[in-house]
Parts: sequence; C-alpha cells; structure tokens
Amino acid sequence: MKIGITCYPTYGGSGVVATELGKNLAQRDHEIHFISSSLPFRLSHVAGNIFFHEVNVQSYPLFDYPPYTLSLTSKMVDIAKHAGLDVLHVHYAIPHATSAVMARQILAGEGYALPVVTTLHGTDITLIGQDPSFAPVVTWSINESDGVTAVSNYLRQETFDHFNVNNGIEVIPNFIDTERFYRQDKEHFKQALCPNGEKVIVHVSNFRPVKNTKQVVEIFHGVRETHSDVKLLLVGDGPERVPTERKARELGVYDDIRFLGKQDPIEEILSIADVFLMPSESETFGLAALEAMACNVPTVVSDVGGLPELVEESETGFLCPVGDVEAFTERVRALLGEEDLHTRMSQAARDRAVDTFDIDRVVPMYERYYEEVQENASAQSS
Ligand code: GMT
Repeated sequence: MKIGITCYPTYGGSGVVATELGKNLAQRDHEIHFISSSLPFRLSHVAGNIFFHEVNVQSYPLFDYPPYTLSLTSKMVDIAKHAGLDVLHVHYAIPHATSAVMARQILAGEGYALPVVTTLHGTDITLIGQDPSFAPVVTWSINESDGVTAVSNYLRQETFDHFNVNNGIEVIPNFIDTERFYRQDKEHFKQALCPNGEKVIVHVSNFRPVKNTKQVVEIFHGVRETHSDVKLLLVGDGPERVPTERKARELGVYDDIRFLGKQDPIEEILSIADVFLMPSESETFGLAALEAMACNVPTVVSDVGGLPELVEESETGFLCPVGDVEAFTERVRALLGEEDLHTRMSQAARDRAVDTFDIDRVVPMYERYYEEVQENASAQSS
C-alpha cells in the first residue's frame, strides 16, 4: 500500500507513534509518505520506501496568521496524486483531520478516491479540541473521516461523551519496539551521572502544564527525606521547564536534578532508571510510561485517563490519585527501598510491554484497519 502519514514533527507522543508506525510499515513493504511541517524528530533517515514532504506555509502581507491548514491540504492533494496514495492516515485531529477531509473532497472532485484514517491521541479530544473555537470542526472532521482510531478505550469513550460523533471508533493501542527499547548495560553513563551509585528516578515529557512537572520535583523532594542517595533525570522541554527549575531551587534539590532537554536515545537513559514518574493531570495512554516499562522500569503514574489500561496496579507499577504528592512519594519510596518488590515489578513491566504492546502485535492491527476502510470506501462508491 502507499500510505500518507501526517503528524506533528515536534517532541510529543502523537508524532512518535506516527513516525514509528510509518517506519515499521515501510519494513513491511508499504511505501510511506510523511507530510509534515518539518522532518519528524524520530525520522532521522529517509531512505528506500520512506519519503518526506515538507509543507511550505506562504507568508503574505495580509496574513497575520498564515493558514497552515490550507497549505497542508494542498500538499496532501499534491502528494496523493503524484505518489498515488491508497490511504491517508493523520495523527491528532487538529488540524490534520480537517485538512485530510478537505483534501479527500478536492480529490473526489477530480475522480480520485482517497480514504482518510484519523487517529485521536489526546488533548485534541480531552482539552483543546473541546474549546468552542475548535469543537464543531473537530466533530465534523471525525464524522467525515473514513476510519477513526483512538489509542485507548478511555479516549474512545471521551470522544463519544464530548462530541456529537456518529462514526465508529476503533481502539488500537500505542505500541513499542521492544527490540530497541530494552534494558541495556549503560554502566559508563550511570557512573557519569551517579558517581556514588545513586538510584535514579526518570520523568520524560514535553513539559506542558498537563504533565505536572512541578509535582515531579515535589515528589522527588519528598523521596529525598528518606532516600538521600537518589537523583532525578528530567528529559524533554517545554513551557513548564523554567517554572520547574524554579521549584527545584525553591525546594533546595536543584543540584540533584539533571535537566537533560530533548533527547532521542531515550532507551539509554531509561536503562539506568530505577523508577519512572508520571503524575499527569490527564493522559490518554502514556506512551512515555510504556517506553519505561519496556526497559524494565516500574512506573508510578496518575490513576487517570488511559493509564490504568497500561499500568496494572501493584503488578507493573502503581497508580496514584492525581495531585496526591504524598501517595506518589510513598510509592516511589517503596520501590526504591524494597528490592524484591522492585525486581518483581521490573520484570512484570517488561513482560507486559512485550506481551501486550509489542510493535509486531499492534502494527498489523493498523494494516487490517486500512484494508477494512479501503473496502468500505470502495463499497460505498460503487
Ligand atoms: O504530545 C503529543 O504529541 C500529543 C499528546 C497530546 O497531548 O495529545 O499526547 C497524547 O498522545 C500520546 C500518544 O498517543 C499519548 O501517549 C499521551 O498520553 C497523550 N497525552 C495526553 O493525553 C496528555
């Protein structure tokens, strides 16, 4: 199949999922055309049957806000015709699903049928998508898509609860390449960051308010009252980075935290982690927690959204009420202090990643779904 994929190229879960999906589909002999505003950050090489098409946004003196959605639509039309796309798969509803549906309609007028699959990821449904300035367009784009998927049962239900949706939604969970994400021997790296054998807590996010990064620091501060031999590694960057640094200074723990910024080889950092922390306000899936699990890292996460579908309470990690810093602190302390518990959960976390979320189990679900959507679309047009 020739598949167009549109996603945000920046540091974030939906872009990671879209890029890893495209790379894996290419290994399965599909031809993949990424259409995005810049090279997706996990797409380090473009080769063979993977193509990248950059969307150029025209500035014009009249435009205070250059209309990216329209430039994207035009690019989708152009690539569909010239590459002969069989399906266009867009990640994150705003504005990608809208552009895709418009592109499909333009192409239909020229006698070209291009089925559109939209994958809903998170705040496109749970937060910003519900804003009145977007909600009618999001609803229309979901209803007009030929196929819609959501990354968790929770997100599927949220979509039905908050939008007037009359289309089906298939749940296809996020996935992980467990041959890339596994616990590696990174003793030199560990030695460099933790010269005295300190234990390591890791948090990875794009530092948006929804990720509660200041609470990560508060929890770390609490943990250090009983475990002075712990370091915190913060990976990623975003609007909350500076307030989080400020919080670390206020609490006097700044020197035991490393802000590592945006990093690609996440699996190397996770390979020296003892606990992964995700106290998010809202989370439809929690891909970063899955990456940690694949590297044998037990997770302590918020009991919210799609996280209970990923993290099994007291088996692969712990689920704590949102905002309950004390509960998070206690759970992290337990994992750092009880070796048997840690060993058991580390193995259970890896097993769950491999058994349920391995890339080779999940990507075929997308392949089957594309075929189904194609069949339905051609049945409707004949
Ligand atoms: O950052 C992104 O690319 C999207 C982001 C969001 O806020 O929508 O992440 C969501 O999609 C990820 C991939 O499916 C999920 O793992 C995240 O849980 C989800 N984020 C939230 O729900 C906050």
